[in-house]
Amino acid sequence: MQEGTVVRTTGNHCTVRTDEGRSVECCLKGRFKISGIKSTNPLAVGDRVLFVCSDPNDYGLICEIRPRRNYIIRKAAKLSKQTHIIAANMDQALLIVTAAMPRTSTGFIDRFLLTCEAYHIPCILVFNKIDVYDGEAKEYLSYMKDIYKQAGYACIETSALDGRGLEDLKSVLKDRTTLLSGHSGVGKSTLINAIEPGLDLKTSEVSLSNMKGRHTTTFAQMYPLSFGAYIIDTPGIRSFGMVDFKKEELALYYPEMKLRLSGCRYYNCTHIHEPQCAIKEAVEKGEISRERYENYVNIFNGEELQKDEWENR
Ligand SMILES: Nc1nc2c(ncn2[C@@H]2O[C@H](COP(=O)(O)OP(=O)(O)OP(=O)(O)O)[C@@H](O)[C@H]2O)c(=O)[nH]1
Ligand SMILES: [Mg+2]
Ligand SMILES: [Zn+2]
Repeated sequence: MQEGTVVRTTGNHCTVRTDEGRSVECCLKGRFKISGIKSTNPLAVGDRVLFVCSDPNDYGLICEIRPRRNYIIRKAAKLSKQTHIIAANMDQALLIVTAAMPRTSTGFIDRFLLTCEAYHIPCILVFNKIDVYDGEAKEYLSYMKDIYKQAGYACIETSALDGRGLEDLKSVLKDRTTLLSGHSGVGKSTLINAIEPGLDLKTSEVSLSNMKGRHTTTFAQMYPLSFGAYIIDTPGIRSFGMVDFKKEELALYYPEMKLRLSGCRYYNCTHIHEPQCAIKEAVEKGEISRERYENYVNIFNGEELQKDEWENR
């Protein structure tokens, strides 16, 4: 029996990297059911697995998935009961965001951040393509940065094209395993190429007709970086369908709300209609972003993202 990390998955087949650095193509033995998770993919990039492989040139057979330290999950499709595990056993996630070509909404960002908080995965926001922003996009960038810095998130600005911010990016990646996520076309693969040119990952231009990405990366894959790090490139996501949260827990996943909850008069305050609510007071004082709060109310009311955010992003 050998042990290794899943670095790429396509259906029931995957590539496992052993701890000695050897790559072995593997498939799953029989059908795996992971208790409590209705997932379209039983195995995710980052999973630690035990496998048997009789001949070094042969396929490995995965017999066991080690318990996951963490994972991040979303709905496989709109209204679907099935879920998709984006990756497992990571140290942090970077959400790549752009103010233009394509434009990322705060509704999308908040759903992603909330899921990271719920699954205990630290998340950093990376604002990419700063070289192309015109006046309006620059304004939107600084608006978003103010919101997320105030909420307590680290924000990095990058340009994969002119190299700005890449040293900052490398320093947060060093010695860690990091998931990269975001809409298609925000430059996830291009950023990886910029910090590790030998990889030569496939990228493609954003469509000029609708300013959306072309879903170039089609499966998640983990790459070792030469300065000592692992990075997981993933396919762009149209919309972040959150997996059922208990409404009363939602505010716990907003760091800026969590630290004020004890100030609400009612212990079961929903922060929507109650008097003497510390959250609403903080919104009024400008200490909590109104937009983050409005997204909270939408999520609380079970609203999915707007149609165009599902269909076009
Ligand atoms: N001007 C500019 N263009 C960028 C930057 N980063 C990426 N791009 C361009 O954006 C387009 C999309 O980049 P990709 O790296 O394919 O995007 P992705 O996020 O990997 O997209 P998917 O694989 O479809 O999810 C390419 O044409 C890149 O050259 C940047 O910082 N500045
Ligand atoms: Mg890509
Ligand atoms: Zn309250």
